[in-house]
Amino acid sequence: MNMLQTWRWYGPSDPVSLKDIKQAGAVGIVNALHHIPNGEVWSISEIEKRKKEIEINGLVWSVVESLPIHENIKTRSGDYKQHIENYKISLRNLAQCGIHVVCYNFMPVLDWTRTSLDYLVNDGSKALAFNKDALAAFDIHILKRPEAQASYSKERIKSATTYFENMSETDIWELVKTIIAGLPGSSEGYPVPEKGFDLGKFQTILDTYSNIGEKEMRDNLVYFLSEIISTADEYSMKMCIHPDDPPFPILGLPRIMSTEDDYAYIFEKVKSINNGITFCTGSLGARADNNLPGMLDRFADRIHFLHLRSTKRDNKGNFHEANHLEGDVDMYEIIKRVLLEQERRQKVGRKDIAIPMRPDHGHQMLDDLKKTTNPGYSAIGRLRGLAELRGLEMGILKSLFS
Ligand code: DNO
Repeated sequence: MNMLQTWRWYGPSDPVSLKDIKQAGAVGIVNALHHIPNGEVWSISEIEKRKKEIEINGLVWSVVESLPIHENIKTRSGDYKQHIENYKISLRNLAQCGIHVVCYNFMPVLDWTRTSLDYLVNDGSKALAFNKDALAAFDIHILKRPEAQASYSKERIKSATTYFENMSETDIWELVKTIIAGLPGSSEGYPVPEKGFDLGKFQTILDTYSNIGEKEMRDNLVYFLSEIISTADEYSMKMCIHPDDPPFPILGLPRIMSTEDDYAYIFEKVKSINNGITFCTGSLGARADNNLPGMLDRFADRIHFLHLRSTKRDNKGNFHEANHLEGDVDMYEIIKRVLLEQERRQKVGRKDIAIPMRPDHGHQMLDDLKKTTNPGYSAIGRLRGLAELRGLEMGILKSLFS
């Protein structure tokens, strides 16, 4: 059986329309109600409205990405209890509308983070990239975070300083926007003022984590999960936590969903199978010490959603997003294992056999190079990704099961 092929759509303002998506060959839509402020309840009427819009285009709303977690839940402060109650109501409402897979993340302050949105690939297309010197240059020399120096090795401080000294005003401006203004889908997104950088405000937000280390952050996640999991169980909601992207701490913030041990910890603490994973090969694959096929095997029954993409790392800790079948991720091994897991699910009589997958990100290429697109979410790069992934899947399916 095929994986359930889906495509992320950012809603009515997405330059890639539902009609385009239909032509790309996806059958499911990954969507969120981005217009509802983080923390407020998603009402049945709003969910139904969006669902209908998707369905009249011959598609199905298969996955929510993301039902965002309010910062007060992550820091367990202020009105976090109310936010958890609201979260449960949104889960129940989604289930009542027939949507049963919910992707979320527990990254503090920033969601996914890159330092460049236009890394030039040797074929002329553009990719998203993460450069450790750029991030450290931002942290030490632009944001001037008080503890920044202590977060890096002497070598890194030196190379980041050289990096900073070679930056123009425009480069600095671009870097600030790229890091703090929020990439598409981020639930927070700090508006960068036209003139001058409002980094004081950004630092104030970082400061809300000054007393929260990894242990506290883990406790807060486990607390949140134990609060919502009975609702998830009651309504058959598959919760799937996305890994940190990139999968290591940045800006002194605790990041706790980066490795196999991180996942094993929360699965041990909250055992329900509905406490699951968004297996994002691009995010997890940015760490050389993550054994992706091994993680897939060990967490197979909790994988409720797949983000398929690859990254190419260099020996300095930097990476850029590679074409879907290239880079450091062994996509053949990944898809083979997913298909074997689906086969296993079928044998044991599980209902959720076809795991939703989406081609994650894609290069900006061909005609899209002339357009304003959501970084990582232009049409043609993802179309290439989906086409390649489907071809690989068909080949593996035929060789395994016919
Ligand atoms: C980026 C995305 C993430 C993801 C969230 C899930 O492309 O994979 O923004 O949607 O982290 O909550």
